[in-house]
Amino acid sequence: MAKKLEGTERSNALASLIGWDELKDRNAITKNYQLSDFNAAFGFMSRVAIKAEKMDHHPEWFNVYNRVEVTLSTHDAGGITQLDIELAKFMDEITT
Ligand code: HBI
Repeated sequence: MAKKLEGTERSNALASLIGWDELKDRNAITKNYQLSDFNAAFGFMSRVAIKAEKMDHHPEWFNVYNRVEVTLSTHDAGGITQLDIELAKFMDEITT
């Protein structure tokens, strides 16, 4: 199982992400993506879904039209792990 990131390892990993915020009430990170329209948002979600299945690591998300609000956390580990960092970076790569 992926190891929960703590201390400097955790802060360094979070510092390597752009535009992601920590949630106040749980050990998780969040980012709001705004795509051009629903087609782009759904395309983004489809690509992430394929990656998530390959990783066996899945996002929590909420979509309205062109907006996708994403939360990442590793439930099995009870916090943020390298899997969340990897998935966050993948999402950023395919949107920039
Ligand atoms: N996705 N975000 C997230 N966190 C998990 O702990 C997780 C997951 N997807 C699948 C998964 N764990 C499996 O290991 C089992 O819990 C089914």
